[in-house]
Amino acid sequence: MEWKIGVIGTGAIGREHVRRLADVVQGARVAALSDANAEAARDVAGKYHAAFYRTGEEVIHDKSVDAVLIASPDPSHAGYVLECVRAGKFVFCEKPLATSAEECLKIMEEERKAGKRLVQVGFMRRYDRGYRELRSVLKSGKIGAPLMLHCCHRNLVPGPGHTTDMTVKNSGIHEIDVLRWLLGEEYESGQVLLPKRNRNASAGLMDPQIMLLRTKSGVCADVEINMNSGYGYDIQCEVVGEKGTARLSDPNTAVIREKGRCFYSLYSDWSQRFSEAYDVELQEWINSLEEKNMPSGPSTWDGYAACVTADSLSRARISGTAEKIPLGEQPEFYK
Ligand code: ISE
Repeated sequence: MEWKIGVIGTGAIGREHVRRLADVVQGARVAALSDANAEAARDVAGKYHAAFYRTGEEVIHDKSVDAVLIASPDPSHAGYVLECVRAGKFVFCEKPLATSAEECLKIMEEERKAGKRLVQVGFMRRYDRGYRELRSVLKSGKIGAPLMLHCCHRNLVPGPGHTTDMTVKNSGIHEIDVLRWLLGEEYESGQVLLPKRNRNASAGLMDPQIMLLRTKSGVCADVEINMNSGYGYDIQCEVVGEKGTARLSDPNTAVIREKGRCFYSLYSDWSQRFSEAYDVELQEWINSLEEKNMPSGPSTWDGYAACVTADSLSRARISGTAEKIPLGEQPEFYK
């Protein structure tokens, strides 16, 4: 069937997803959309022949909408997801699933009442070719058991309204998810270090930050989250194993030699760096709904695990010490 998708939020990522659903993804089309900026949403709706609504709730309850994609600001995610689950609709929610672990627990409760998995969380790195290769290398045992990871997440500039807490809860949350997915285990504790502040950061923003994570088996990851790199968007991940190392490669692009230099260009933002991953992510979401009548990607449990970790790291930033990451057992429903 052709899946009719309702999109809530047509800002930077929402607009990209609308284009993707319309032009790239097979088996789906955008049927309805809304945004707090009604004028912008009306333009996008006109361009893609979709119904325009003033509120997200109207998108969710439009009878022609089979599934919903949420790309509105982070604090609105949990409310819209709950509304979708209560309406029995499949929902793809951009990360983070919520701004606190408590909100995720409510979603889990409602989803269990619904009796089937309806929610997928937009952790798109799991669909990136480099991260997928890295995971197969780890699984193959070629480099032995992983011991340490050295990662960095550098943005050229922060997004609008970025706060100190969002460095972990909006940006670092990608690392939190992808590292537990790469290693296939949960975290034990986490800490946040605040290095010397970058004077180019906006007033009050503590930037950069370093997240230190320790898994239950003792693997340690250091992750630099830098919102004002000054030179480009740069994502790095190196795993050190007992017998070797594996790392993401630098951009897959041409290396240029000219005027006594040898160089390649870097990305300027995440929409370029992960463009292919987003395409694969949405296509696999639609395929899984079509073939299994269930999303196959990151679940509410994954969204919850990431939020529990992010909440602990927020506390750790304030306490200045390592904090326990109190994640319970994964419920059978999500296994
Ligand atoms: C942004 O919201 C994203 O999701 C990007 O992938 C991430 O790299 C960036 O740091 C976030 O602010």
